[in-house]
Amino acid sequence: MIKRIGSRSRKLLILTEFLPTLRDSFIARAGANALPNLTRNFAMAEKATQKKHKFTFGLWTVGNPGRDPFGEPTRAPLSPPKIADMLGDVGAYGVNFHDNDLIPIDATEQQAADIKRDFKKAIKDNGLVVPMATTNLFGDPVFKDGAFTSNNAKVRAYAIQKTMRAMDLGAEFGAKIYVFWGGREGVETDAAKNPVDAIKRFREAIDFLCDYSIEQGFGYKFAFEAKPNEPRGHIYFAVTGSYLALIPTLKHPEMCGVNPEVAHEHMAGLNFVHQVAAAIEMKKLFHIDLNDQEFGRYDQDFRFGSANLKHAFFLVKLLEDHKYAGPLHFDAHAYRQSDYEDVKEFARGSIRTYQLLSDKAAKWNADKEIQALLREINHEDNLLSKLTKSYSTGNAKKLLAADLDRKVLANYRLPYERLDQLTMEIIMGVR
Ligand code: GLT
Ligand code: MN
Ligand code: MN
Repeated sequence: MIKRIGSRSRKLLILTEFLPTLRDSFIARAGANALPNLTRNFAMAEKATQKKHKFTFGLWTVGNPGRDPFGEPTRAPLSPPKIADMLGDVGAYGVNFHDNDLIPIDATEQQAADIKRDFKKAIKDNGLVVPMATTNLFGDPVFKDGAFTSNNAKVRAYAIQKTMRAMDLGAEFGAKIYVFWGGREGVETDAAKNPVDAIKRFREAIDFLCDYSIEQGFGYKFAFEAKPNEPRGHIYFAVTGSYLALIPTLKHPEMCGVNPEVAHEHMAGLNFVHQVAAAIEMKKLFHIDLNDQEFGRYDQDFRFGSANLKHAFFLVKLLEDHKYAGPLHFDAHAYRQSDYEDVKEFARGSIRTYQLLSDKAAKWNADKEIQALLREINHEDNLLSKLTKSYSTGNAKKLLAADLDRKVLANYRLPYERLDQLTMEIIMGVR
């Protein structure tokens, strides 16, 4: 897509730092007629500056019409091609979908073919890719008691069949990551279902679908997304760690990982950064859903960084420090009050907040005082580390004989207040 940018835009690439301001002043000076082209050119230039990060959105995110459990939609629905146009304008890298975000559940074959044709054109025109696909296993009443874990064998079979078809669809668009979010896999009362059976049923479905993907040559990696509650009272596999524990028990653990979401762990009052760190350490971070959420509230899906900036900073720092190179998916939606233009601001804001935090993470790493503090708080001892690295009878003996004075050890200085204040000053932009 970059190849198609006009020469004026190419010059603008040099001015990456000033793009947002430049865009606004250009648009303010240009006549109304020039606006769509200018916006598109700037978006392409913006995108070129972002190639380091794969920023993606789901059709269901910017396409969210503002419905909530108590209120009707506040925005007009957007067709998939219109969503692709918006994502092209904001310079996104890709767009993800559930089967029924793209193709309504009751569409005829002809309707499905038309929709796919139009969407393919729209993503091509906007230079977008489809890195991830998933199945809607929660919206239709058939899934009122779960999909893979339903008490009805026919519903379980239908859920697997629907996922196979949705995998075909995702593969047709080039998706390589397949997300599983078990929105309806849970209970309101444990009288309804044996939770041990539920785990077995879930595993069976995943093992079946792994083999389907392998046989079809799709090359999918499966990414499991945990959530503790909403829409079910209690959802199975409530936190990312639950899936990290399940994966080694699957038939194809090598093709399975996780898709943690900020809001989902925050709903449970957990430290999201630690969940992601566990996934990174176990080489299981296949995808990530970025958004924000006040602790302890309903599922808010706020714009990334808009509620807990400090957590967002440490998350971005973690991802950057460990060179996470997968999609950065903004699984969020604009406030219910927002109109079309403001939804665009929501999308731009999501990307910009990530980029700003990524700059701040680099600042943190380059800060001399912070680095000196890190040296001060980390005490290495090669001899002892060698002893504790792996067990042997000899090492155990030496360790038992080692002179480790707990009173001396308790006196090590840990100036964490200073370290945290410096971190906050970087986040607040005064350092
Ligand atoms: C739904 C859910 C998200 C999941 C999506 C994938 S659907 O919006 O709340 O967190 O990632 O199925
Ligand atoms: Mn999500
Ligand atoms: Mn969510």
